Amino acid sequence: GMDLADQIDYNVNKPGEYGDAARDPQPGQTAKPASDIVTASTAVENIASPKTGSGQPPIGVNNTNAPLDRVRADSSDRVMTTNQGVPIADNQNSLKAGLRGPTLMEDFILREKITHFDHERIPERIVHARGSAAHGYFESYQDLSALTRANIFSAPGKKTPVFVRFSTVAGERGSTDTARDVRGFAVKFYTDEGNWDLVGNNIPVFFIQDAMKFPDLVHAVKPEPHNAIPQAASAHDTFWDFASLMPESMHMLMWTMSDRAIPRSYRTMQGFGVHTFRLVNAVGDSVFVKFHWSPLAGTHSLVWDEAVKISGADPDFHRRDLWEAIEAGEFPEYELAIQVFTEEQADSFPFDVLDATKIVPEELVPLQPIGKMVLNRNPDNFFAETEQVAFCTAHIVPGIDFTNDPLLQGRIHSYVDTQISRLGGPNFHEIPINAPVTQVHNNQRDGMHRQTINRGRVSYEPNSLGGGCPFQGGKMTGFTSFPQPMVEDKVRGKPALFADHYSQARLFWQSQTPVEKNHIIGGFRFELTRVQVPAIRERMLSMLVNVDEALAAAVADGLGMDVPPPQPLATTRPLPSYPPSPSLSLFARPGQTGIHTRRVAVLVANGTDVDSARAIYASLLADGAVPRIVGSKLGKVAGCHGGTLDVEITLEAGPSVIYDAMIVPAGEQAAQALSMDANALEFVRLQYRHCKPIMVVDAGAQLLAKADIPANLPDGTPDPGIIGAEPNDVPAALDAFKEVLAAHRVYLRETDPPMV
Ligand code: HDD
Repeated sequence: GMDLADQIDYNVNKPGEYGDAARDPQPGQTAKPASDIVTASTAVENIASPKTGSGQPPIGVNNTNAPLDRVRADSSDRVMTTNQGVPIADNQNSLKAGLRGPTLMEDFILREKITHFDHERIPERIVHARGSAAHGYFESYQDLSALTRANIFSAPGKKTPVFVRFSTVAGERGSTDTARDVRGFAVKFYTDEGNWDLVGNNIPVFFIQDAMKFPDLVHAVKPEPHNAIPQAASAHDTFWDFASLMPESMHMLMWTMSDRAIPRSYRTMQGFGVHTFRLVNAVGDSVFVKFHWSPLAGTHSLVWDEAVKISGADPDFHRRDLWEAIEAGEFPEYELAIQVFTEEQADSFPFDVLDATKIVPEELVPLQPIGKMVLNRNPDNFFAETEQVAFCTAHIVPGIDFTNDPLLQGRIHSYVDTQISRLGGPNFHEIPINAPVTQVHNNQRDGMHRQTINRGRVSYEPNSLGGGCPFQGGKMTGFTSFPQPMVEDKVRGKPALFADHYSQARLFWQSQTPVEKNHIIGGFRFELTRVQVPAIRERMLSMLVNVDEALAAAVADGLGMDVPPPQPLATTRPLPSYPPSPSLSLFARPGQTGIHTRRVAVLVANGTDVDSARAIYASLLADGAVPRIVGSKLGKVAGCHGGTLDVEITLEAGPSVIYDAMIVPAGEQAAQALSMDANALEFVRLQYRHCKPIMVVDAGAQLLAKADIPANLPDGTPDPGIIGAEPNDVPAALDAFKEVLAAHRVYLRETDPPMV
């Protein structure tokens, strides 16, 4: 057995999953000997076969899940077998009647292999089909028991294992990572009292207010049904047709047209629970709560032209980024904060807290940090874990409860329901990645692919034959719904405050910096340009007028249209006006990780000063950045003072958009060669256009001149991101370069249209 005491950093119920043991699959065995399985009452059993076990069920732990070594397989040094464990002699040839004869029906090995293959795809998720995930843990900062009995928040330092899946919404499973889209941010907490899934997004509001509209929204944004165009994009008629007829979408559209919808990385975006939830403490007192995740690396986004080009250069950009960061030990961290408010406070807000198109501004209710999440392990197997993980908003634990948000209410049904067809039946909770760490006891039985071997003849309650077990926990042990009083008519409709569709869209707009405002205008211009029906463009403009006239005018100008009259409002009440909320700007969270994981291209050619290049490379590495030697082809380049450098990737295979910055080391001849290479010139121009820091040593300046890179910003002041260095001045120049790189981009360089 395993010593639980050694595992206290992790959840004791999941010993093999989060400890070092997780890295040591059992060579060649798919089943851990039952004698190794940790049980609450481990006794040395005399067993004949690890397959049939001791005959005694382990008490207190969930063997479907603990440890996952039970289902890990490693084929090193092992003979190939069929699914029945029969050794296979020949995996190249089917069984035939003679070398040139027909294949025989009897070839069970061929048939088993092909049959499994024929069924190896499962339906993709209806939405959020494209995603990437990681394991990690959540660590509570404090004892929150005054607010909630949720036991993950019961003590400072308490760690709970998590599995987190990030996703885009509209695209299919193989679609590009950098589409303009909302990102899913779904966290499964394997708590001591069962699984809690916080199924959020990277945007704190939603397009619609009622689950009734979700299928319409999704049908509108997905590829159009007649020709299945476009993939992973909202920039088409049906989406904007729907959106412009649903003014409640206006607030969320402001976010999706902003750079929030094109994050630089899953590691640099926030996450939100979106809905108002409840916290309930042990004596049944309840408060409202909103959940916020904020990345330690800060919030950073791509620029749109870059996002489009990354789709070609590396459609797995975000998946690769997450994977590589974790492999490199640069574990993504997010702080969890809550906004807590009472029902009475909520009644005084100028919006309805049950309306998922509204935020609770931080100025109204400040954020209170309560813990952090660290993602420290990549999945072993994409399908088994990332694809089969099933998040459900219905998965909550004692201490957390729903509210009557009508969007949330519909979600509580949808997620469990969709897993039944996606994962093939009602036993999806037994798939190892979905199984809670706590043991499952109830009288549910059977169904497709049932794994649990329930003992005894009792599968009902009340019973006397099973001694009344499993027994109900009662209020103190079991989940108890918050007893919210309800005395109203059964109706279809919305509360009055839901009809304010614009105040918070305006709040968002007014809280953005000028750069962000320009990007939002650009987002609308791009999407509505792709829209083919002029009436849809016009209707959308008529909504924008209600947000801000300057915004509407700028978008209309980009479309060559006049600003139409405002769309009539859905309410005659006076709309609230909010003071700007600076925390809604992406620049409000610069991050605390400096230049860690930033990708820097070091452009070389024959004649590069090898010592200069090596020193630059080493200095970047030392500060946690990821430098790459980029040349026109693979192989060695010869240094101007001798020595050689190995090119790691080419300008063709690793184009500009996949780097955060570039440097040209010293070397006259190399600078000339690069200046003659259109790939290098394009590389520099795109680095410039995408506002990335560019450092050139000595003759490298030639490349900038040839590429028409201005040294000054449009306002005439020197561009802090264009850094020229004398050969003897490289360390100081590198410091300046790193400072700009840590600040991510020189957005002030931007012009519309681009100058370079
Ligand atoms: Fe949803 C998946 C987030 C509204 C129905 N949703 C899904 C995922 C995320 C969200 C992150 C992917 C989970 C994963 O990685 O597997 N969804 C949201 C948020 C919403 C929202 C933040 C609004 C606040 N969703 C929403 C509504 C409905 C659904 C109103 C239906 C009434 N969502 C689904 C679904 C999916 C899903 C069809 C598809 C795959 C899945 O559930 O497991 O049931």
